[in-house]
Amino acid sequence: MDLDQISRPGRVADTDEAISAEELALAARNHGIPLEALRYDLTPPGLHYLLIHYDIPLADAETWQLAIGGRVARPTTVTLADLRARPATTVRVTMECAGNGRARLQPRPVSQPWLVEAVGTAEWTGVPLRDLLTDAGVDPGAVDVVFTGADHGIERGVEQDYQRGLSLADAMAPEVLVAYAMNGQPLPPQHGHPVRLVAPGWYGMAHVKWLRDITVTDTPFTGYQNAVAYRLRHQPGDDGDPVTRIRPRALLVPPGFPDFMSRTRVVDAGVHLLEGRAWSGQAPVTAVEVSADGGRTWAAADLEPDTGHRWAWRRFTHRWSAAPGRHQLTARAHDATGAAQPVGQDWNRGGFANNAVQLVDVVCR
Ligand SMILES: Nc1nc2c(c(=O)[nH]1)N[C@H]1C(S)=C(S)[C@@H](COP(=O)(O)O)O[C@H]1N2
Ligand SMILES: [Mo]
Repeated sequence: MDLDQISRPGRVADTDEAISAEELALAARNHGIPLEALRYDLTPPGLHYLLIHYDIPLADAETWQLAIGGRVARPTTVTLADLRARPATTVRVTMECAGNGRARLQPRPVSQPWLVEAVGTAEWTGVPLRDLLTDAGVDPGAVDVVFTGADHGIERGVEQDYQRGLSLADAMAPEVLVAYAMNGQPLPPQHGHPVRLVAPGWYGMAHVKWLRDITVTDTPFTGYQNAVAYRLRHQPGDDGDPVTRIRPRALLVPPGFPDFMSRTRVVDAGVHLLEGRAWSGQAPVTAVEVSADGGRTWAAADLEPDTGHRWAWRRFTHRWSAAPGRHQLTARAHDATGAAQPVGQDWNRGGFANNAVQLVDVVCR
């Protein structure tokens, strides 16, 4: 049987084509953060967004083995007990799916239909990857490190284990972890139990869950998730640049209370303290601005002092004087590379790394 018959090619929706039952099925499996949970520094358990390409594997922490091999002097296999016996590091990380914002693009890339909510912040504890690689003895000619999860599926006709590569230089960054705890607890099944990679600053696809194998290679990795899936393409045949680090983004906690279906917010006239979170994986956030007219005029928000958590979001606040009528709130983040969020869309076929500003419709009474 030809698997192409059940596996969809990558495509872009027709003009005015509604979200399909297939996209809804993905959205129901892979939930986002409820935007009101942006109030917490650390996203409470269960409210962190989720993205799982295939199925959550059934994993036993007692018997789990992580193989480390390829272009190393001393290939090895480590258990969870081996990892726990080593010096641990904890890093606070804001993780965001590269497809965040996709569902608002025109035309819409058909995939997991995120609006803006594919983000969360957790404290990950584990062993720095570079300690494990250094102990294994990386060969001088090594170029990439390939991470393989225990999950398996088909994507656009290609059967595969979920697998991503990082360059050796990126893999050796001190903040990259082989993590076994999330917010001080064993990883939950949906977040990679018992072991995952955490690559702070990178879009979510790099943080391989249910990690079972680390292989050092002396040729560039050309697996599906690096060479085919996560590329910024404008035409179907483009080679496309790889999706890498998180572009700046700010999200507001929607003020007031919501209408059930439209999610339009209702607030009373007067001064409201708006709050939100801003992050960038490229460079530290330098400023956040807020607009109450859909991005036509902007005012500087108050960015809370840097708490030293380089890889985590920062809180911002802004006093907004609401007058009766309809408003459209938004915020935009700037980072130290000079990048800022676009008000309009920056379209690509996969809808990746799309950081167009959030729009929050508000009725003030
Ligand atoms: N093994 C494996 N790792 C994976 C994935 C996956 O499907 N399988 N999804 C990736 C993607 S696309 C994202 S955005 C993040 C999501 O991590 P979270 O579900 O813990 O938030 O996991 C990444 N790691
Ligand atoms: Mo993702």
